[in-house]
Amino acid sequence: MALTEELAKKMYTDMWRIRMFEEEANRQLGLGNVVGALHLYCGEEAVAVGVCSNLRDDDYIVGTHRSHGHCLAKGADMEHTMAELFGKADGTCSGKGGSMHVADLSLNILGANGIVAGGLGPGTGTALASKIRKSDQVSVCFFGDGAAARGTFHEAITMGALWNLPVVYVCENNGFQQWVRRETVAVVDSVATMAGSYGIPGVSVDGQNVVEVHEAVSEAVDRARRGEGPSLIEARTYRYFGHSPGDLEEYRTRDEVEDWRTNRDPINTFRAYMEERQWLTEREDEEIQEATSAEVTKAVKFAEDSAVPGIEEALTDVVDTAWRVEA
Ligand SMILES: Cc1ncc(C[n+]2csc(CCOP(=O)(O)OP(=O)(O)O)c2C)c(N)n1
Repeated sequence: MALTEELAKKMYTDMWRIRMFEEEANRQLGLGNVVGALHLYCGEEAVAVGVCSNLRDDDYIVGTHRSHGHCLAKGADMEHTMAELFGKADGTCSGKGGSMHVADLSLNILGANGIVAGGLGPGTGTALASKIRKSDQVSVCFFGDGAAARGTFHEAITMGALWNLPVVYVCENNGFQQWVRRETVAVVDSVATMAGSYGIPGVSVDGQNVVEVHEAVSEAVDRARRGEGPSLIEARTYRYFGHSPGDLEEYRTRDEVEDWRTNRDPINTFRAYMEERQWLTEREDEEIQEATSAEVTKAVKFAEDSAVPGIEEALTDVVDTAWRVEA
């Protein structure tokens, strides 16, 4: 999809929406309002936005355990997403999914996944469904570089490639797998090179540069929609927060994090790109940030005001459980 001024403004806004949502979610976790674990996406915004800016509403995405950004970039509503993190009845999954299973089926956001590489199978499955239905929908599977070490990755990509499915595999290589650096547990530096084993195109892009991500994914999505099969895109990125709450971050220095924040921040990089083209004035930038900040405040208020799900809801929408209880 061509990068117009209008689309760029939306993408810039979406990057801020993710950044501010995540920072606020972290604050709310500290206040005890977020239930369960929280894996934050700050620093990686250009990947979700660069990918989803190429997708139609009816295209599918599957996420990872770090997926709020994917959902917001695909169009999920901030209020209901925040309510989901709070475990409230108005959450996108009625409060039953939480951060690690946030989803919105009305937007074909099939969900985050607490199991590393767990989304690759269902994501490839939706691509198979689209092919059978001849619907020309595309599926995107987001996964981390840690997921590329799991068998599910091999199985899913083999199936996608063998059956020529309309799927784009997007590896968010942030250089870490929980509390270890990639180079200490992986033999191959670039996940993109693994594409050759499956006979599909593989490309590695700067995941801090939303334009690079957008362009690479645009080509992969077009290819998939034309019926020419899957692609693997590796976006080299970095996460600013620890893996999850309680991470002592002994595997990296503060200087390293500061260096990425200062010199390779995806929002700053994109702002410079837009200013160069005169696509963004200082005033517009301020307005975008003010409006986004207000949207986040509203989302928190919505989540706070939403009810805790009633006990009678415990077994609704839970496949099998009711059957087990009756049996
Ligand atoms: C099957 C499985 N093994 C281990 C874990 C524990 N775990 C959660 S996240 C994670 C690291 C994942 O790294 P990566 O896929 O690179 O994603 P990132 O956290 O860097 O975004 C691990 C090992 C898990 N959730 N599922």
